[in-house]
Amino acid sequence: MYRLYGSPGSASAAPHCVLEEVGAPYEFVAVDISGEARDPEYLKLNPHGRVPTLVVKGRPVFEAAAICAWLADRHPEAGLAPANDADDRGTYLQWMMYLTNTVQERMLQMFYPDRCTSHADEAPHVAEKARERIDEAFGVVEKALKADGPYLLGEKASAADIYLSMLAGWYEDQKKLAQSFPSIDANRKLLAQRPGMARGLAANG
Ligand SMILES: N[C@@H](CCC(=O)N[C@@H](CS)C(=O)NCC(=O)O)C(=O)O
Repeated sequence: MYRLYGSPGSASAAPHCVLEEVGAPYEFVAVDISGEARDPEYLKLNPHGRVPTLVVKGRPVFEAAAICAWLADRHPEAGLAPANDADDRGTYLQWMMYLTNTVQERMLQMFYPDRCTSHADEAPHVAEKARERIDEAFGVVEKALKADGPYLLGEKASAADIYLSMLAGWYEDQKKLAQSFPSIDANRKLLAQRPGMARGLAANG
């Protein structure tokens, strides 16, 4: 039995959708991330007090992309990750890493700009720059999907698309997303037709 600690609509959304897709039994534990205070018990699982954390047989794993990739590997029958020796495994890992360490990181800078500067008055500028850099990164994904989509691995949906769907959902101006990044929008709409994704998305609002 998996236990996922998260908050609806946050970075726990992608692991949540992956859990629904693989169909494994799990329990969702809501963590209040609205303020800075955290339950000391939760800090033992996740040292930054962020979400998500997945606990399996008492062992916590944090970082959303690691959780998604691990779950996809543990449930190969769900077909959400190429096998270790498959030719497209490198491309899959490339997108998982790019989405978490470039796209998501820029989005977090936009959501939490005060954490990226020691001068409070600079925070709006940090957020503004982050928006530009988010568009630049989404542009890279858009170009790849347009050339080789509809999924990041061509005809095959993977955990990387689920991750992208979560990040697309965080984009501030959804109308602009559909106009400027139509292949990302189409990718997300295709994925949402899958029953597991639909359940995961519904649970995350
Ligand atoms: N790189 C981390 C980022 C996690 C993260 O920043 N989660 C946000 C929600 S989207 C959070 O917990 N925010 C509360 C906080 O940072 O205080 C991951 O992917 O797990």
